Amino acid sequence: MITRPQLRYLTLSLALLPAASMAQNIPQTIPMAPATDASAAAPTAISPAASSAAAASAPLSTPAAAPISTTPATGYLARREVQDFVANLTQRLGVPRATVEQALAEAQPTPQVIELIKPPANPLVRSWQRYRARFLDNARISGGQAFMREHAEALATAETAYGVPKEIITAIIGVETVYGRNTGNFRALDALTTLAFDYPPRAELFRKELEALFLLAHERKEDVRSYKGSYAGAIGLPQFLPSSIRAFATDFDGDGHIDLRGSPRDAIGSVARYLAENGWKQGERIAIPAKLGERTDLDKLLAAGFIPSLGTEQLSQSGVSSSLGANEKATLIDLVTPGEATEYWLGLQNFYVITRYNKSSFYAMAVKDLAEAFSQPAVVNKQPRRKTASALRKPRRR
Ligand SMILES: [Ca+2]
Repeated sequence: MITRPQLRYLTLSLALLPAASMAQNIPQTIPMAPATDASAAAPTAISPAASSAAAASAPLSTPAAAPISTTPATGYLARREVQDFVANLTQRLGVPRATVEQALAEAQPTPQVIELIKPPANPLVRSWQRYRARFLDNARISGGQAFMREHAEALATAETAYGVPKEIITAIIGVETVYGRNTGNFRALDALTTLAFDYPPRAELFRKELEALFLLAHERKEDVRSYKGSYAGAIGLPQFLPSSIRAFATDFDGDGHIDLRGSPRDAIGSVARYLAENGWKQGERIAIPAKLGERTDLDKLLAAGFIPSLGTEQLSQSGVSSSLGANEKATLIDLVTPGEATEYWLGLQNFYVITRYNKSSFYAMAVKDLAEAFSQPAVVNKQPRRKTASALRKPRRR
């Protein structure tokens, strides 16, 4: 189980800000249809047979599915915004009303997830070296080497299929969950319902993810209550949110089910597919060192943002030299550590793609460094020898 101090540090996994390319049909607001359908169809007659695709494309073509509530409006269900949510999910997206209402009636408000997702009251000063040290530890380096041995064939197949290096796939799974050791034990329904309706700062995002969870369960004919994940509803070895599972997860072991929690092979294929579909360029570099001249116009370059847009000419005009190719574009990355010199890098397209997984330069650089560490000799522990392994595993102090 993940400890709270660890969780506080983890920037939210995976595409909490989903890429615009995700083909999710998620409406912002749906006009509330008056509940005038008084047909007496028994709720049990609602057919689950309609395929999700059909339901999503023509949800209004099944007027026989009567939106009659059989579940007492208690708890979340008693709230107007939850009723709006239910109406959208059932009337527009075609998920059976009984299923949605029963699940939401059972959903447990979970204050712990709000505590965990809140920014810390006393935020740490950002420190690249401290961040990096958390992810380039023995557990993740030697654990990654073992993961690569154990899943060599799946990783090679994924690399061939999607063009993403096995080290990068492994590093993401290592950073996210230490190769499946910390996938989270919150019921996704509880976590997402709580965040969707009891945490206004992220309500819009998490209502979409809760909606995606219901659609996911409906499409797969699974119980929406059965999914477990992190406090943010991220699921499995790669910590995919429900919308990302629907958009990018793949049944890479071919058993007919996508299981990111129980099948490392499904997780491997899904991470590779996620990166590939977000624009990974096979064989290209991720980031290269940037050399700053005496008079470098840093602010202007840093303001260029996450998307690589800077070419060699613009960089050299601003006082930055590098091995960037004539046709390559980059973004300037500053990795700040208080009391130490800032590291400057140029992030290329593949660096940007890793930030699609988690929108953080620290995250993307840690993934790159961890991937490179797998091919290094066994990690040399910088701590005094006397310290025990368990002492080293203790959460770092703030
Ligand atoms: Ca599978």
